[in-house]
Amino acid sequence: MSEYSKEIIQTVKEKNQNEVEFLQAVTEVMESLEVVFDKYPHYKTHKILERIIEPERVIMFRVPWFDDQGNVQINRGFRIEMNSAIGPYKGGLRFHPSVNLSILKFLAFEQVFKNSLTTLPMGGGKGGSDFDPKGKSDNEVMRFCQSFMIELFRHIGPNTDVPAGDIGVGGREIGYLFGQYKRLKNEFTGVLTGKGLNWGGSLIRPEATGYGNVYFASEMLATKGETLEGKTCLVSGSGNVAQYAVEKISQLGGKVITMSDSNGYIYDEKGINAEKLGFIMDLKNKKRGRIKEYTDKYKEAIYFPIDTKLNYNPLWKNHKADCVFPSATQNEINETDAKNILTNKVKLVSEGANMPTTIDGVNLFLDAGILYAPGKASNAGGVATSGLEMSQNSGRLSWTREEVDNRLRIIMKSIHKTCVNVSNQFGKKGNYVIGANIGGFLKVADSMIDQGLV
Ligand code: NDP
Ligand code: 2IT
Repeated sequence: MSEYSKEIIQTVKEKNQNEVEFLQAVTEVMESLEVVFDKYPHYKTHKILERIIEPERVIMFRVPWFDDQGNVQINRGFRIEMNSAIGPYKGGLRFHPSVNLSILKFLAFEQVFKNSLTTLPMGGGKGGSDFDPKGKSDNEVMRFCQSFMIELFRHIGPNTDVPAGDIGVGGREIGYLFGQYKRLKNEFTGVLTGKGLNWGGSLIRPEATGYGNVYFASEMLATKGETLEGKTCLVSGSGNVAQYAVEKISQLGGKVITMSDSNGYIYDEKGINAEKLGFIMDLKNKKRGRIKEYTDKYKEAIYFPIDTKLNYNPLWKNHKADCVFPSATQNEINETDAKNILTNKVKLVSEGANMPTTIDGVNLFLDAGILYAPGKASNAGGVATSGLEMSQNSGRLSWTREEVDNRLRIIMKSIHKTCVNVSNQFGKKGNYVIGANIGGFLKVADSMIDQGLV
């Protein structure tokens, strides 16, 4: 690593102590950008990197609410407004007990590059809370969302900052957040994306991240003259991103044999077909149940509970597959998992989640020369379709399913092309990490220079 990179990483460490995930995300990007700084030293003079790692604004606030027993509960709310060089801040909200500044800063940092890759005019942001929606009643979730928005509303707006969903934030939460925003501002605007279809949402937004990831994977396979037809696939997670990845893989002739949640995973040798996926969607989105219940209904499947004593996830070890779609959370594939995946002769890893692979794991995939797509490229279909929702809201239009899906496909193709072209240009053929990081960086960096010292 160059002296310059080492200095930057040291500064990030010193100024952001204990922010391990943020440091991980910056380190990975730094490694990719070294070739850019060698070739174009003016980015160094302008201190673009030093600026890009410093959020434009961090908002942190108290969220008090009453639970159903009338007890006072307090959570912490956040919004990281990371970079607005190419458009209003844009990115999801995560509600999960693990949420902290480090996790949201890594997500906001990744979002800047991802949004740039989509070709749409969106800056990067992320927010959320350590609130845990699991086990809460709808009324508790609503009271929490209303209290969260009472502070957040003054910081966001359709031309300023447009939040959306992420882990723990789906249609229900976006509804409560939108309702409260509208009441506070007396304004019906596209301030959030992922809205319900009846009140300004876009068709295909729920499907977009999972579908987009599979479109991206198909583009990667096409470079080898292959398709998903007949391929066996492992998917982790069973939330929004995982569900629609499974749907699209099946539509394209692939067979998905695993899905998971934070308690364990199911293995279904016969494959999770449309009917079985319908059961999972109902279980997860309506009943808010656990993936284990799949085996009560489908006796041919096996459930494996998480074993915290293991330093690897058996989902990635126990089953032969051609393609892997991690779609749960960060660092769900560690070095050992990556070794296991490679031992199983997997041809393709396409990330639905954000930063699901540790740096050691990523390096193993790159060294092995398999088709490996980092989340900031392959999962960009979600935010891209959020961008399409914003366009429809501003124009007071509703595009058809086909129109939005078509645009999503075109965007995923274009991101793939950018990754391929940029990696070739910098002499790293086939390295989608380099392609995505540099491809995302250049547009933001040049815009920052154009706009003066901001
Ligand atoms: P959901 O909340 O719908 O689903 C999350 C899934 O991941 C659940 O199955 C959940 O299990 C599991 N999970 C969450 N945290 C953990 C954990 N710490 N350990 C093990 N499993 C976990 O979220 P999404 O599907 O929206 O998000 C999944 C990933 O995709 C995230 O990394 C997110 O940042 C990323 N992403 C999402 C986009 C979107 O549009 N929604 C866009 C781009 C990326 P359980 O129910 O037990 O918690
Ligand atoms: O990580 C992500 O890209 C998202 N959670 C979606 C963000 C968005 O604004 O749609």
